[in-house]
Order: sequence, then structure tokens, then C-alpha cells
Amino acid sequence: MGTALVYHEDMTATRLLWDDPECEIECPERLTAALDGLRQRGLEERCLCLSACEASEEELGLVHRSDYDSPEYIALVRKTQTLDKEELHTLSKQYDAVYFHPDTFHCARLAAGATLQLVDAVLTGAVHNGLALVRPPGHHSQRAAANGFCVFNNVAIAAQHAKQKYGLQRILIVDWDVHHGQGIQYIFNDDPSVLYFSWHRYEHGNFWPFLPESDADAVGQGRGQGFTVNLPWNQVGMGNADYLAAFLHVLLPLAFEFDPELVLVSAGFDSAIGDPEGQMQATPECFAHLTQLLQVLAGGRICAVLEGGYHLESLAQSVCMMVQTLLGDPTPPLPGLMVPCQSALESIQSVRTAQTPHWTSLQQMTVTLNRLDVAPVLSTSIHCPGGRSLLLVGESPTCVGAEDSPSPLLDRPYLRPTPPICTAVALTVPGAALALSPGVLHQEGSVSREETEALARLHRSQFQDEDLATLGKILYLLDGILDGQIRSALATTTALATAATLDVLIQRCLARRNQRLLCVALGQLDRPLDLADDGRVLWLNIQGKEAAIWSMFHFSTPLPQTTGGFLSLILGLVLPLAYGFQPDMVLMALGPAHGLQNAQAALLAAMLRSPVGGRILAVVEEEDKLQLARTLARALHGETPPSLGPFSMASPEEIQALMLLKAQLEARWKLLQVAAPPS
Ligand code: X5A
Ligand code: ZN
Repeated sequence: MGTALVYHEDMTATRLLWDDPECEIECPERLTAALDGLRQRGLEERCLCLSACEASEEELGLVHRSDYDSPEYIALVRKTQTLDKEELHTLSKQYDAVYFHPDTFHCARLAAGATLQLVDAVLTGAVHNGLALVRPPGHHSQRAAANGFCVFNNVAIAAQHAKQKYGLQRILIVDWDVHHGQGIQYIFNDDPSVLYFSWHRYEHGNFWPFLPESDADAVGQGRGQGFTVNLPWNQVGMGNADYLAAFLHVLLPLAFEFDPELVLVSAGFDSAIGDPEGQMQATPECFAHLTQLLQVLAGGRICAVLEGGYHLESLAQSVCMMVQTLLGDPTPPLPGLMVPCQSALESIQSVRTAQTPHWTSLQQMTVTLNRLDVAPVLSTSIHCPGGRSLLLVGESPTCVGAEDSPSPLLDRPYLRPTPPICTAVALTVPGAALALSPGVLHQEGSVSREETEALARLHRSQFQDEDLATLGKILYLLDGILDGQIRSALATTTALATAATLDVLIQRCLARRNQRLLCVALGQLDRPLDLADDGRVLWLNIQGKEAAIWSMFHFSTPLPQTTGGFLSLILGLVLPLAYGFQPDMVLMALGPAHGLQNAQAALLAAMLRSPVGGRILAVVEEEDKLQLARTLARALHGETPPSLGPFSMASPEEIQALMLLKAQLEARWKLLQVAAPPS
């Protein structure tokens, strides 16, 4: 089980045969650059490489069926094989931003075929996920029309195939190409079994393809209402924070509620920095994060299909980031301030408003804030370690358009070496031979007794003799993570020692310079008395009956009892904070009466991996059933967490508590915003 890469060299054959500045960017080098990038980084050899075969005309007909009086579109494209240059040019001009080449029919059938092979590989369980590296792209193509470099709609054909051959009932299409995939939108406009999400450069309708139906108020028709989700960007220059905010506050809440069985990604990389079409600012690393955030859906069944992407270096790097993440490698840190711009927030607000009638997860948020008594919390000086400046209270920035050369952001050689040990586990339960996944290792090392005792000095009363031995092992895991020897780890503690253990771990982390620590404490775990409030530790306790806020870095919130409330907590609070804080690692502690179900704990752990590149130390009290430790270890190791069960709407009390906390924290943590502040 792994990652499939579907490709065929023949897809480099099609190319523009005449002068056309609009079309010349869709060139064969796009595929060779992406493939070279994968080869240079040793990624191709880690994939299951499949050689693409042409889709049959019957398969193309899943989407490109003719109706009574229109001429057969497939036959028309087939005919282009025998046309001369002159005739190809004339035919091309009948469509918007399209060129035909004598090899177009062959390439376009390979592109659709590659996509189908990928879906088959994933749905038969041969692989977890994969990427089809194809041209021509597909998402603009319509039932009987080529458009925007696209001939056959690869992703739409694959979705129909998945429905028909495998009986799937819910397919999510995530279109992160910078253009609106209007072809996909039209094909599934009234189909509730396909949720189509697209963000795109729109500029209030002044960007190609200049369609009113690309705006946020196009939500689908008939039974398909709410299953088209458009997020129009009205300015260029959208960056990592804007894309993340779109995922956390728009796509993911709806996707969890939809509960897809398969995720298809229209993976265009013209939304990345340097691209001449998109003029956006998101760096290649962002695509690793977007990919990892999607990996918690549909049991990890993700099929990505190349669409656009015209800056060869940016394209290659972004493709590599995505494939690395599909393979399970840790996400690199995201560069840049995690502050969405004003225009992005306006767009996010408009799509949330347009979709609210169709989604419970948005309706539950309509508890109005003026019913809440929001007392402003004044944070005094906020110290920022590592020299990274963070915005305090103030306006959201405006977006800055791409500069001529994106090289400062593209040149940074990214390397955070993968630690030799993926997931380490130290268990207190005697003889508990956990059936662990491959790659999860029992770790018996320990910090020396003297050192452990010295660190535990303050908590003497709480550590029995055998607790000290356990503490030594956990400290060893912590050091392993801080030293880059271990990526993530799980440890059990003896009963009642969790709070003291957590305290010692925090002190140990802080003793190392430049460490920023996110502490997610679940259950009855009091805030350590002498916890630093200098911006190095973000302490979030999830347990209390009411939300409490001591500072911009220390607060507490109740644990929602509904799936809707729990998801809102993770997507609306925990992840925006984690991404905004940019910690070096996460300490996740499940203390007394934490109340989390196994699936909830696993989802929290799985999603916290993204902002810290997987560097999580989870500590669980041994009282908990071993199944919890097992589920958590798997999630830390990168397995898709089990389902939370049926979606249940959050209660007004749950939402009220969450909104109250968010309202107070928003001034400091800008990724919490779901709407633009009045300008
Ligand atoms: C697949 C794709 C873009 C067409 C742009 C025409 N098409 N100006 O990115
Ligand atoms: Zn595009």
C-alpha cells in the first residue's frame, strides 16, 4: 500500500503549432519539469509507477455524451488526428483558449485513462492515494466543448466512473487550480453525490473565464443545491494564510459534514507563487499542508490529477510537496505570517453566507455575537521568540501582488530530514504487547535516573519510584523529538502522574532555546502554576465547564459532546491557533476525565500533525483502555483516523462557548477570523 504515480511520456507530444500568447504556456515541459523534480528528490522511485493507458470512448462518454442534435464531440476530437495545421488552427478558434495538435486525441485519452487507472488503484485498495501527471488538463472541459486548454474532463469522468463502477455515493472534488473549473461545475450542477469545491482568481468577474456563475452565490441547482462551493478570490497575491483559512473555515467543515468516500483533487498549481496566470503568493509547502489536511477525509483515499501550473520551477516544487505528503513524509513549516488578508476574509465570509442554508455545520455558527458578553482581554507585551514578529491587534493586511521574480521564496532549499524513527511508543502497562503498525517502535531508552530526579524535584510528592522510571522514558522520547531522532511519540503514564509529568515536560522543552511549545491538555489538568506567559508556551485546556481565558497564550474551553461541536473546536479554534502560533512541537496530554472518544483523540492528533510537521508527543494515562493508545499511535504514525460517526449539530451552548473564546482571541490570532473586520 502506498502512493501511485500514473504517467505516460506520450502526453508530452501535444504542443502549440502556431503563435498564440494565451496558449503557449501549456507546454510539454510542464510534465517533464514535474517528473524531473520527482526524480531528483527520489520521490518517483518511492511510488508505484503505473503506465497510463488510453481511456475508451465509452469511458469518455461517461461525461462527453452527445444529445440529440449536437454533433458528437468525441468524434470531432477524434477527427483532429488527421487534420493539417491550418484546419487545426481553425477548429481551435471555435473554442475559448484551446489548441489542437494531431496528437491531442491520443494525449487527452491518455490523460483521462491515467485518471481512471488512479481511481481504480485507490478504490481496489492497491494503493492509499496517488497522483496522475497528465496533459492536457481537464477541469474546463464541458460535455461537448473544449475550453481553457482542456479537452476531456479527466476528473469529472473519474467521478462518474467511481459512481458507476464502485457505487460510490459521495465524492468530494477539491479544485485548487487558480481557475474556476466551470466544466466540473456544469457537469455536476444538480448532482448531490458530488461536492465540488473550487477557489479561483475572480476579481469580481474580471478574470478568465469571466463567468457570473463562478461567484460564491452559485451553489448548484435542484437536488444539487449546496454541492457546488465557489470561493472567488477578488485580488491577486493570496498566500499561505489565505489558503489555509479557506480550508479551515470553508472546505473542511463542509467536507466533514459531507463525509466523502473518495477525494478527487483537481490539482492545478497555477495557484502557487510565481505562476504568471494566478499571480498568487502561496509557496510550494502550502500544498503539502493542503494535502495533509485532506488526508483525514475518505479514509485517506485521495486521487490527485494535474490541471494547470505554468511556472515550471514552482510547479515542480509544488508537485513534489504534494507527493511527499501523499507518501507520508512530514509537512515542512509554512513560511510567512499566518494572517489572512482583508479581501480573502471577505471572500470567505461571502461563501459561508451563501452556503449557510445548505450546511448544518455553518448554521450552528449563526449564534450571534452580540448576544455574547465579550469582554476585551488586553494582552500586554507579547514576546516573540526566534525573532519572528507577530502582528498584534490591528487591521488585516491587504494582499500584495506577486513580484516579478518569486525566487526568494522558491530558492530556499527545504530540508528537514526525516527522523530515523517515525513513531516511538513507551508503555507503562507491563507486558502490553501492543499490536502496533509497522514503523511504530517500542522505545525502551531512558534519561538517566539522576537527571530525571533533578527534573522531578519540584514534584517529589507526586512521583512514586516507578513513576520516576516512566518519567525517564518519556523524557527520552521528548529529547528524541527535540533532537530530530524521533518524529512522534506516545507514552502512557501511571495514574495521577499526568499533570506532574506534563509540567516536567514543559520545563524540559523551555530549557532548550528557541522552542515554542503548543500544549493541548485534555481533561482535568490544571495549568502549571509557574507556566511562562512569555509567548513560548500556548496552553489550551479542553475540559472546563466554561471557557476561561487567562491570557492570549493560556486558556480553557469545554469539550463539546456533539460531532458538530467537536469539529468546530478543531477546525475553528485548535488548528487556527496551532498554525498561527507555529510551534516547534505539540504536547498532547490526555489526563483524568478527558472524556474524548478514541476517534476524537485520533482526529485531534492526526490534524495537529500538519502545523508541526508531525512532531507530537502524546501522553495518556494508563487507566485508559489500551485501545486508545493503539488508535492514537496509529494516528500519530499517519494512518487516517476512524470516523467520528454520524454528524450531529452542535448545541447552542457549545457554540456560544466557542464563539466567546474565539471573539476574545481573534485580536491576537488572526487565523481565527471567518469574516472581514469592518474596514
Ligand atoms: C487548466 C488551466 C487555464 C486557461 C487560461 C486561459 N487552464 N487564459 O489552467
Ligand atoms: Zn488553471
